[in-house]
Amino acid sequence: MKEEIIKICNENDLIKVGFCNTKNILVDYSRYELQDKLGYRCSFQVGKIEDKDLSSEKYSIYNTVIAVLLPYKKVNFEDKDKVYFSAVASGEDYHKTLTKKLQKVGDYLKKNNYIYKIFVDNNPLDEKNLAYNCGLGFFGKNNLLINSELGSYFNIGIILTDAIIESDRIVKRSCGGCNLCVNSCPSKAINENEILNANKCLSYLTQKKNLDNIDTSNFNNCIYGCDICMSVCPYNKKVEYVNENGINPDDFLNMNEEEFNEKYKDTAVAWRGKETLDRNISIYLKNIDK
Ligand code: B12
Ligand code: SF4
Ligand code: SF4
Repeated sequence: MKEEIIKICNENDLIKVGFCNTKNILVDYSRYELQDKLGYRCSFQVGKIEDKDLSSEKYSIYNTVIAVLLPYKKVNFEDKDKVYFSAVASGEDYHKTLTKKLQKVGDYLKKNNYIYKIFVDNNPLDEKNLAYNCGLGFFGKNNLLINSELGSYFNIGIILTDAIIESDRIVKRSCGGCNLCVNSCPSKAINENEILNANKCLSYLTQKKNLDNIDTSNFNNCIYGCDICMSVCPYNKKVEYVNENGINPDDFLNMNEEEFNEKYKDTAVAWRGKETLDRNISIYLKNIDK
């Protein structure tokens, strides 16, 4: 069954697939607790610590985690007169793409009388940690999962199933700690203890609706998300650039709601709406005018 699932994934461009037992997950709970205690947890972090625990009653019907990685390309933010979306949002919405691809595995499991549930991003599970347990990578100081071949430019998709499948081996190593990510973070969001202050992270702030009392002087020409701590990481040197020339800020501001919805409906930025992106462009224009 394992070989068949890997084959289905590979046929759907999911070149990295891993498996682990739901009852045997290694978790560093102190990281969750510390993030909570320090007030570093942001409003996009849904659910409680218990909701992440696969050994709890809630998840008892599942035996195996299947994790997959969907790679994407880098964006070059070089033209300072243009604005850009983070690389993760520059193509088709990965929530839809990954769900469609994982559905093929789901269909196979169902045909063989197994139950399954698909998770892509919008859920209380710790997907990085599950992919880590499935042997798909190791943690970087930038708080992202790094795969030795893909770097960290990928999205993670998860399937939980009652099928019993042999586990893969965890990759036990550290990133080496060159500190380029820590030193280049514009808002100093990665701390000494390597816990991310999500409330300071530009990825969060550029998506957050209300920015009252927030310092926005470090907003740059990435108007959705932030790729800085990934782009400087040596593990991402070999990741290719996407053919993306950026957006003229005035053209974007002059677009009406209908045009925006038509143009961006299939991308990951659509959920935030034009108003938030317009606001980020205004902040960026103000910052470069200083
Ligand atoms: C909420 C959220 C955010 C929030 C808060 C993130 C945070 N870490 O606090 C914000 C909006 C800031 C954010 C930003 C980004 N995110 Co996000 N996010 C999530 C989400 C929905 C939940 C993450 C979460 O709250 N984890 C709980 C926290 C407390 O745990 P943790 O810090 O991750 O630590 C646990 C483990 O991961 C591990 N661990 C983590 N880091 C490290 C580091 C070391 C050194 C060690 C030892 C262990 C370790 O230990 C902990 C317990 O086991 C996940 C999807 C999901 N459901 O998992 C995506 C997810 C983590 N995000 C993702 C991405 C792509 C991003 C961005 C790159 C997007 C962008 N370009 O703007 C940035 C990167 C910011 C960064 N440097 O981490 C990907 C990660 C892919 C990858 N290669 O790792 C995910 C998995 C979504 C997906 N399905 O693809 N995100
Ligand atoms: S930039 Fe350096 S310290 Fe940061 S994750 Fe990459 S290798 Fe680790
Ligand atoms: S995504 Fe940007 S703001 Fe967030 S930790 Fe990385 S460099 Fe800092």
